[in-house]
Amino acid sequence: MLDCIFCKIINKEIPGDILYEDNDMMAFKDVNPQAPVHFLVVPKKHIENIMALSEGDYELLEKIFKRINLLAKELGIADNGFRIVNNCNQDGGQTVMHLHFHVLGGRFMQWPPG
Ligand code: D5M
Repeated sequence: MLDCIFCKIINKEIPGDILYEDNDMMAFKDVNPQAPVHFLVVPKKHIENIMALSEGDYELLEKIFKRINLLAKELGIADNGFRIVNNCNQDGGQTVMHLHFHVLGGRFMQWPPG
């Protein structure tokens, strides 16, 4: 998608601090980290958000969550715990309209979120 910042990172048109990449997804550090460990996992396919998923897209979510499990171990946040966040649309606080899962760890997470 032409004007999507995450598509530009995926297509290597702009740099990203990439932690993992395969044919289906990319994980890169959030440019505005909210925790000592804060990265985003995104499908390479441009999907706006969770509400825009088609039937055939759901297997992507399985792959993404398996990868989050592995990355959490690799980055040393698995034992103490971490938070996965998906912001959907306006009231969810979504600012980048390309489906992404925040993974935040390395500190205690407050609840409720703001
Ligand atoms: O979160 C969108 C997130 O995307 C927000 O935490 C900043 C991050 N972001 C924006 N641009 C970049 C680039 N270029 N690299 C890395 N991270 C980026 P949302 O859930 O939509 O509010």
